[in-house]
This record gives sequence, C-alpha cells and structure tokens, in this order.
Amino acid sequence: MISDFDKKLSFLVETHEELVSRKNNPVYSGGVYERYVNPVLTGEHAPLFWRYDLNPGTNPYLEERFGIHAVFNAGAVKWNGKYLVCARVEAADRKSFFAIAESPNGVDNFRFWDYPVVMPEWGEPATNVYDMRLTAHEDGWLYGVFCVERKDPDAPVGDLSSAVACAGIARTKDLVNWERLPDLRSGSQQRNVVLFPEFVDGKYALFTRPQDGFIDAGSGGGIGWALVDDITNAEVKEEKIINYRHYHTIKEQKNGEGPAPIKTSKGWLHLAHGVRGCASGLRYVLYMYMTALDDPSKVIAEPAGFFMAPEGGEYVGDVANVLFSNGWIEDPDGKVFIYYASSDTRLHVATSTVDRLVDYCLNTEPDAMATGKTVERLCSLIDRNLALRQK
Ligand code: M1P
Repeated sequence: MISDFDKKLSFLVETHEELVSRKNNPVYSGGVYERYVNPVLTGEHAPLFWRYDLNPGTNPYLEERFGIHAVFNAGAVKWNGKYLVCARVEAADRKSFFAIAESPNGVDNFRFWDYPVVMPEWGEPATNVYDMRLTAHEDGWLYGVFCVERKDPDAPVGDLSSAVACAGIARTKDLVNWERLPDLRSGSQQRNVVLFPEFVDGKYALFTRPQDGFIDAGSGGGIGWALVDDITNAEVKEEKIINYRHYHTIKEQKNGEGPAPIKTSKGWLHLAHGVRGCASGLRYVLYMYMTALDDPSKVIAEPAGFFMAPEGGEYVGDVANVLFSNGWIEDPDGKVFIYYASSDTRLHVATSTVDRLVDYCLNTEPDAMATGKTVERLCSLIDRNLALRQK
C-alpha cells in the first residue's frame, strides 16, 4: 500500500518538475527587447531536498522545514556552454544567500546546483549578503562583488533597523570554491559596487554607489567610479560620480550600476536601476546608458527615462514596484539575455541584441529635464511620421 507520505511526495515531485521544465516563450514588448511569459526562477524552483526533510521517520507529515520565498537579483555568466545565474535566494528567516542555477538555453529549465554557495566570511560575520555582480576579469579570475550587511554598531538602543553596507569581494575559478578577499574599504557605505572587466591604467576599476546611510544615498550623487591598485586589499581612495541623480527623473532618489557593462564597437553598454519616491513608496526601474570605449567613465549617451519598468504581476511581491537587474549574458552572436527581478521576489529574463541595445541608447533622445522639451521631442516625432504618410 502507498503511504500518505509517498502520495504527497510524488505530488510534490511531479509539480516541481512541471514548474522547472516548463517552456518559456517570448512576447513582443516594443522592439528593444522581448519579455518572457514566465519567470525563470522563483522560491518554488528551489529543490525539494532544500525545503523538506524527506525522511518519513523524522518528518511524517511531510512539512516544509526550510521556507524559501524569493529568488531574485542574480549575477549571470556563460560557463562551459551553460547559462548560469548566481541568484539572491531569500529564506523565510529573511537571510539571503547565493545559489547557482543553470539553464541550457538561458530562458527556461533553470535548475539549482545541489548546494548553495558557501561563501567564506571576512571579518565580522555578515548578517546578510546579496546582489552579486559577476565579472570575468582579464586577470583570469571570475569575481563576485556583492553587498555585505551588518548591524550598525553605533545605532541607538532600540534601533534594530540601522545597518552598515559595504562591498564584499570574492573570486573563483569554478563557482564552487570561492576565495574571499577583504571587503572594499571606502569613506562611505557602499552598495551596487561592480568590477569593470578590464584593467584601466593598470588598475582595477569599480563602479560604486556611495551612500550616507544604509538606505539613503544622501550626498552620494549617483554612480561613482574608482580605481583600485590591489584587488586583494581594495580601497576607494578617490571616487568621482559619473552618472548623476537628477530632480524629477526616474533616478531622483538613488541609482546603481547593474551588471558589468558590455563592450561594443560603439562604446560600453550599461544597465542600471533608478529609484524615485512616490506616494506608494520607492519605485525602482531599469535604465541604460553608454560610456566611451577609450574612457569607460565618460557617459556618451543616455536615453530619457526608463528602459524597463514593472508590468502586471511584476508590481507585486515582497517589496512592491521594483525592477532590479545585476546580471546579463552576451552570446557570441550578439544576443543578450537580461536577467531582471521583480519586486524582490522572482527572476525573469528579457532578450535583445547588442545592436538593438546600442541603437536604443544612441537614437533615443536624452531627458531634457523640462516638460516643454518633452512635448517638443514628441511633436518632432509626430511631424516626421505624418510627413511619411503624405509621401
Ligand atoms: O528593495 C529594492 C532593492 O533595494 C536595494 O537596492 P538599492 O541599494 O539601490 O536601494 C537592494 O537591497 C536590492 O537588493 C533591492 O532589490
């Protein structure tokens, strides 16, 4: 006779396999990229052997023993022909950690490796780690730079929210064994730090995001740029802001570099997030910009407004109204897989090509910072299109 435990387990195994193996299809989304119908990873994609004690002797009711409610903000890399993401996995206890999932085609069938990343500690053990950017550096290492969060030792008694964020740095040759390097030293808190893939003047280069406090960028004017002599003892000595926040834009409150930029013949392609405040809280959207090939810190183009904003079900989740991206993969044929997360809950993919993204950046007009100019821009497009009709 089949026991209740076995019946429940077969149901779980069947539904999990259905979820993980379901095919994903693109939908037309306006020409620059295609969104896909299904998220590529959710908490439910986590293996059953992470979530359940599968021994009927110790778990007769087959209860979930380790809740995982969110899989989001993932670094990404093409590795031995597979599309790999290093996702932020958040357990029910609100601690997040990293785990690698791989797919044969980049858009579906993402399966987690058996174990999460066991990241060595550096200094005082972290309370939380998240948002790893993966960079295959020309020095031959694959780096992971991520946010490390610890309780603020100077927080007043009773303040159980204040924290200190800095950038953790680790490197690997196989994504299993990680060498943890000292955390980045900087005069301010840092989040969204990204390692540039090439040496610049013989130094390692970082995109930074200086911030006054744990949440607020404050006097931190935007995305920064810093050169570092030694990545095994990294310190921001000088930092310049290269991509500013602006009043009444999608990045009024804060912004942050996404994945490491993609090199193209016309410049470096950047994906970033911008944040503004509104009555419903903070709104996170994605935007793009380009920097010069011979100076990756010099902005040469930035289309007005957002590149992607939450749509439909993407609005809803643990932290509503958020799109965030810290991973993309460029295939040799120029196809780009953009891994973006919605509302700190699930991971999605959108696809485009380097050519289309460069075209978007170079041929979409920048924000002229005033409504009259926006109307002028629209009227000019209408003029040109209506003139076509009369031909
Ligand atoms: O909750 C939205 C995002 O908030 C933080 O990003 P930022 O530092 O730019 O505000 C991060 O915690 C990120 O993981 C999260 O998605």
